[in-house]
Amino acid sequence: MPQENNKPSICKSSLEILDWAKKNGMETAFDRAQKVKPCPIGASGSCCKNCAMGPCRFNPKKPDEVKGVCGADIHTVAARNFARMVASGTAAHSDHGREVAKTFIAAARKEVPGYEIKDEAKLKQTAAFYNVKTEGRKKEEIAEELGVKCLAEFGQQDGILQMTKRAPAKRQELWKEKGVTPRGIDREVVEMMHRTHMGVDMDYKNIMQQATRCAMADGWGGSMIATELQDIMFGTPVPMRAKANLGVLKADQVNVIIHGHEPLLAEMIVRASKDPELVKLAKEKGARGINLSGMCCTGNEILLRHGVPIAGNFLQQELAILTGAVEAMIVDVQCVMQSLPSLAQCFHTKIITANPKAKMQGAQHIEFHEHDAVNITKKMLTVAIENYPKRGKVRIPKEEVDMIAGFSHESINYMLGGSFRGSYRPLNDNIINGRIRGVVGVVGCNNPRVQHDSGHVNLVKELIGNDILVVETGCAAIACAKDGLLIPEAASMAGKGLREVCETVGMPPVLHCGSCVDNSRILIACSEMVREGGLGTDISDLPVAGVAPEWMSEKAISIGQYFVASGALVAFGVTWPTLGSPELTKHLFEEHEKLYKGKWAFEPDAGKMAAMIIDHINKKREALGISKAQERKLFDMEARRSLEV
Ligand code: BF8
Repeated sequence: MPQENNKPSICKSSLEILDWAKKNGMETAFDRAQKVKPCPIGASGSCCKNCAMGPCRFNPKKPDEVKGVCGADIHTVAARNFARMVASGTAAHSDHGREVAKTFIAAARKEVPGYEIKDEAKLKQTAAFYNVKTEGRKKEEIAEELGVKCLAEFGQQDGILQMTKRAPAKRQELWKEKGVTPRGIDREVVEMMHRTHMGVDMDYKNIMQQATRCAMADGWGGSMIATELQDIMFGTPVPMRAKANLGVLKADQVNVIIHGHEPLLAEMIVRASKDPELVKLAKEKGARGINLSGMCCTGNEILLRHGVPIAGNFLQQELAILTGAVEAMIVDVQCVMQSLPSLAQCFHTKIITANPKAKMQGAQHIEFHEHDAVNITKKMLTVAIENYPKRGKVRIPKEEVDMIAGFSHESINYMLGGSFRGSYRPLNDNIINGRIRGVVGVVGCNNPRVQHDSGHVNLVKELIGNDILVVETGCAAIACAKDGLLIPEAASMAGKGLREVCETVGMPPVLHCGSCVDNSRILIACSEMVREGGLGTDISDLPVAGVAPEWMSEKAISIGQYFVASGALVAFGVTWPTLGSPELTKHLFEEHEKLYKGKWAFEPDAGKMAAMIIDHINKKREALGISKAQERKLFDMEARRSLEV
């Protein structure tokens, strides 16, 4: 699909700030992406630096021409590189899950003031998966036992992760047969690192089997534990109105942005921002109040649970600072750019690091501990408030777009089924009767190698135009929110069938399900659709797919691998990290289908990607015997413009 223009972004407020940055000699990731060209050898997975005999470089155009010093071929090397991306992604999500589990136990023991066990219904449901008795017990007792059992799964050596039992029976059988049911979360990551060490696992298919088991420990393990325990502690999201884009920053208030991933800190910042003493202090400093907003996935977490506005996605973190209006950006872990402190030096903005695992030179470190969360978050906000009088000229773009977020799998259930018969039946029925052609998860990052936000927005418009319900997480959801796709009125851009469903229920055609660990909600939603009946007996029978059109993070690779292993087609844009090895690529793109009934695909063009997805969904419908003559509607620029809300 041709890009609408040669601009680096389709987001107006981002372009406005980038234009100012250019005129004022400020550098951002958009500039660095031009200066630093991607290495073609590394990009195709053709470089091995796992020992000091190398690094050994292969020629991606002539893959079998050379061997590494140890004799390793390109296929082994590419598989090791890919597998290490999976291990890193799994580690990131799971370390997040571990911290949540630890705080959850402490909350149950009442050792961490400010944290509590909020959602009792979800506590009981989740407890059942871990065989924790609930009858006649206090919520704190149940929570403590559940938390201890979840935490034990990180160090577990044998057995299986309990959450895998939420998948359809057929899927669980297949995992068992293929030997990819995860045993313990840390164990799978450690074994992956061991097997990709020099001179250990050399069979690329065997390496990929462990990479699959490792990714499974993310999706059905660490990520799922994070999501479920967060919901119990902070509340399960329900749909609520909020705002997105840089326009959420306020010229007359103390602007604090919370950026990163773990809501343990963000939740407490939300509380502290309402503290009357701090609000009073902000007023004494001449501000109208404290304006909290989020960025990236920690932003998604507090957006979903509190309606806190989201200032932007991954590629807007530097742009927020360039507005000159941010008193403090508080960061924890993941997806934080190292350029922030030096950029902030050009303004009055304070960059505050909070996590002992993630420090940055040039930032102020105020270490966060759950046991003293209330005082520490107040201290962080005081730094921001004291900084307000130092603010210079500001340039806040006006875009502040309405959105609805908060579609947990429970709220999708409730919304479609109603309060008296909350179920996936209406969704399944609408898929069977053809009003909804299928469901696609559009997830993942931004990447300055491609036009910011356009991959997400163009693809999603084409999907909903073809009656495909879109569920989103991560920076993809923020991109579409900014484009006005997350409001019920966006149903006017949907095909006739999907529009009818959206208008009846009053929901948007694109549902924001949360942060990247919340992709586990999509796994559960798919499992529930199978359980509801009428759409086959396994996730692989469903007319569904997953897409990450602008991915950049290793976490995205792990997410993709667990969705493939769960039976889905997963398509990535931008670049594909195994192209140096035709054999490994064939294994992932074709042979995985025989193994897991799911497979990878790579397509950088949003239009072609949409066509591939629609074709896949049509085939699934045909196999289910529910296909109707639904031709793909092609959207040229004119058609798309006529759909603008
Ligand atoms: O964890 S989508 S850029 S913020 S990695 Fe990072 Fe990618 Fe955004 Fe969410 Ni997920």
